[in-house]
Amino acid sequence: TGRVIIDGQAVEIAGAKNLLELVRRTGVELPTFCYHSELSVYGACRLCMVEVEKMGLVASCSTPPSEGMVIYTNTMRTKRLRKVILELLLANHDRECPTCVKSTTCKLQKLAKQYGVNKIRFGSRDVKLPIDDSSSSIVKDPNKCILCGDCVRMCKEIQGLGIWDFAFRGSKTQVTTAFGKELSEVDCINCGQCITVCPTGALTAKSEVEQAWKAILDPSKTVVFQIAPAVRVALGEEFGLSAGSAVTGKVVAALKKLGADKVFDTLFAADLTTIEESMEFISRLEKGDKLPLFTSCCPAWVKYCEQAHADLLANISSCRSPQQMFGSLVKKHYAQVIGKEPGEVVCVSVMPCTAKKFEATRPEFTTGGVRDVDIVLTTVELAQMIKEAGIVFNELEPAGFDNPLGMGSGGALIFGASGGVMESVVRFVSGYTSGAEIGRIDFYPVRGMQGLKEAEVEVNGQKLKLAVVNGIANAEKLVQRIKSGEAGYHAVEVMACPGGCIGGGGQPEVNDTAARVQRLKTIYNLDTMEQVHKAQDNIYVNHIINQWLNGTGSATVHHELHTRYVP
Ligand code: HC1
Ligand code: SF4
Repeated sequence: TGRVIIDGQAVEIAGAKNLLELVRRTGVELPTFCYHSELSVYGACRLCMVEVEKMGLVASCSTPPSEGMVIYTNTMRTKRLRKVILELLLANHDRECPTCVKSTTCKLQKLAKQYGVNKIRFGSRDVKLPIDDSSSSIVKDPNKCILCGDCVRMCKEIQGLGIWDFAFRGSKTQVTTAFGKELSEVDCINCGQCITVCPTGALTAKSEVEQAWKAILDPSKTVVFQIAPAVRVALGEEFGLSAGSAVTGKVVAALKKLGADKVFDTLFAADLTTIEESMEFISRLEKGDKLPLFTSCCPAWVKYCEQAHADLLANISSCRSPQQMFGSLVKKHYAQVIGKEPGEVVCVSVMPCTAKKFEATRPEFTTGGVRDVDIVLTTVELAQMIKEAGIVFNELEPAGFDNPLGMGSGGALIFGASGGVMESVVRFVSGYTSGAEIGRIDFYPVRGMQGLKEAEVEVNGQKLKLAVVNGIANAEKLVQRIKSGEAGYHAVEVMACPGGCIGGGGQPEVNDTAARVQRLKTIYNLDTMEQVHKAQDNIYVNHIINQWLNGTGSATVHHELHTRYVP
C-alpha cells in the first residue's frame, strides 16, 4: 500500500511486485531483456535501471516499491548506462544482423535502435563458437547469446527440465547444456519454449523453408499441405494484424499462391483423433484398465514421458497425433487415390510447434520407407515463405480447404487450446453413450490459461474425473500426485506449452500472455461459429473411416492411426 512518485506523478503501489510494473502503469515501457512476468526475477541485464532518490540507480525489476519512493525513469545517468550496456552487449555479439533469422524481430537490434546506439566504442569479439544444429527442432548459435538467462529459467521453471545452464566464468561465461553435449544428446523435449523468450538469434527453430521450396518447385512432386488449429489464430501477427486475428481463409489462399497442390486441414485428423481416443477411453473405462488415460497429441509430452515415466507409457493413448494420422492417411491412401507412389507425394505440415518437427522424424511414422510427414514448417516459417514470394497477405481473398481431408468440427479446432482435446472427447463420449443427438456441449471448466484445470462430468451415470495441464513442470507435479495416490483421474490432457498449442515454440513472438489469451479467445469464437460442433458429426471423417479404413475398430485403423510406445 501507499504511493510512490514516478517522474513527478503519484502512483498507487497496490498489487505491484516491483518498480518495473509500477512504471509500466504510468505509460512508460522500460527496456529489459530478462524480465518476464511468468518467470522468476533475475535482474541480470540491468537495462531497466531507474534512479531513486536516496538510493541511486536500481534495477526496477528486482526492487520492490515502498511508500514515498521518488523515482526517475529518464535521467542522464539512466540514459548513459543503458547505452553503455547495449554497446557492451553488441561488442560481444556476432553482428551479422541482416543475415540473422531474428533480424527485425531481435530485441537487441530493436533496443539499439530505440536508444540511439549508432556506434560501438569497444572492440569486437574475435572468438567464434560452434553452432549446434544437432536437434531436429532447435538451432543454437552461442555467438548471439547475451546471457540474459531467459532460456535457462524458462526450461527450468515452466518445463521443469533444466536443459540450459550457465557454464564457465567471467568473459568466458556461456549458456550451454550439461557437459556441453549437443542438444540432440540431452533430454530436451523440443518444445521450443526457450526460443519464445530468447531476445536474439541465439535460439531459433530449425528452418525447413528451403526443403519446402524445393518440393513446391519440383514438378514431379504433388505437394499436400495440412494446417494445424493454432496457426490460423497467430499467423496474422507476422503481417501486423492484432494478436488472435482469425486468418484461416487467407492461410489457405497464401498456400495455393505459393504453389501447394492441395491444402487440407489438420482439423480433419483431429476429429479422427477425437473419435479414436474416445473409443479407447470408453473401452478402458469398461475394463477399468490403464487409467487415467493420458493424451498423446503433444510430442514434447510424449518424449518427456518416455524419458521420465516409462511406467506411464501404457496409460498414454495409443492414438497417433493428428499430424501423424494425417500423414498416414496421405501416404497410405490419398497417394493411391491420385495414382501416385508415397514418395511422389510430399506432405507438408504447418504447425505452431517445434516438437512436431521431431515427431515427424520418428521412425515409426513411415510408409513404404518414406516419411508420412516430410516437412514441418512453423507458423513463423510459413510467414517467411509468404514474404519471400512477395504475397501481400493482408489483401488476400480468403480461400477454402480442399476435400476430402479439408473439413473439421469445432471440437477439432479447439485442440489448439489447452483443454481442447479433453472438451472434444467429452463432446464425443457424451453423445456416443447417450446414443442421441445431444446438441452443443460447451465445457467451460477445462478452458483457459491456468496451468492445472480439474473437472467432473457425468457420463452414463458414471462420474468421470478429468484433469488438464499445460507446462511440463505442472504435468510433473500432477503425475507425482497421481502416483502417490493423492489425486485420481479417469483422463488427463497434457500440453507442454503455456496455454496449449496457441503458445507453441513455432508461433510469432509475443512478449506477454495477453497475446496468447487473444489467440485462445479467437479459437473459442471460431468454434462457436462452426456448424459442425462435434467430431462424430463430421461426415467426411465418417466417410473416410468407412471407405479407406474398413470402419471404426478395424485392423486397418489400428495399424494406420495408432502406435505403440516402447519403454
Ligand atoms: Fe497442436 Fe494437434 S492441437 S498438437 O497443439 O493435437 O502443434 O495447433 O496440430 O497434431 O490438431 C500443434 C495445434 C496440432 C496435432 C491437432
Ligand atoms: Fe528446454 Fe524446451 Fe528449450 Fe528443450 S526446447 S531446451 S525442453 S525449453
